[in-house]
Amino acid sequence: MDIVLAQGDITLQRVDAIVNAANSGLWGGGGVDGAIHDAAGERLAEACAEIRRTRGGCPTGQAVLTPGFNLPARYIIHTVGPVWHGGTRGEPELLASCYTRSLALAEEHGLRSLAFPAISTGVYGYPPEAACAVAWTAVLAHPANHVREVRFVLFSEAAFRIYEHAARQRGINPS
Ligand code: AR6
Repeated sequence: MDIVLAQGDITLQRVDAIVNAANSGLWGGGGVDGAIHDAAGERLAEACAEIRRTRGGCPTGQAVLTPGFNLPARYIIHTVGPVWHGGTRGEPELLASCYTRSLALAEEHGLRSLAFPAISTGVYGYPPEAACAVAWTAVLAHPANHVREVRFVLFSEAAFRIYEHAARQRGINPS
């Protein structure tokens, strides 16, 4: 499995699925969630409403799939990161679960490429370095089957540098 680092807007990524840092009501808030809802179009809000109706939304650490609608990506995997409370309320395990559950969902649907944002590091306040370590560990532990490429898409140059540094620390030369 290749791990690729990219800087920019995840909504522009041509991959089988992009991952959304959503809220448990799938309400389409700000940050990357807002950008994804804007780019995917109104049918995404309808799909999210359907998931609320049938499944009550998406608990923290879990993931659900919708079509990508107007996005270049075929699907969106919505996962709900933990709100940072200092790290003592299971935040690392819940964040790891976001990556693991998203990858599992991608495998279930036979997807080959997946792009992740830095889940929980915006509004939810997770420290970026700690979140990056969780993301790398979870992705590297994934026993890939269909998934051939995981892209970390970082919005800022600072975030990109954190992921690059983490790669080097792990002896990885990401493409
Ligand atoms: N592409 C890639 N990354 C982005 C983009 C983009 N277009 N826009 C922002 N980011 P956040 P959270 C980065 O706040 O912390 C929403 O309201 C951003 O710089 O989007 O998990 C939801 O509805 C940051 O590094 O997500 C939830 O209520 C990262 O994405 C809540 O925010 C995550 O920041 C979720 O908070």
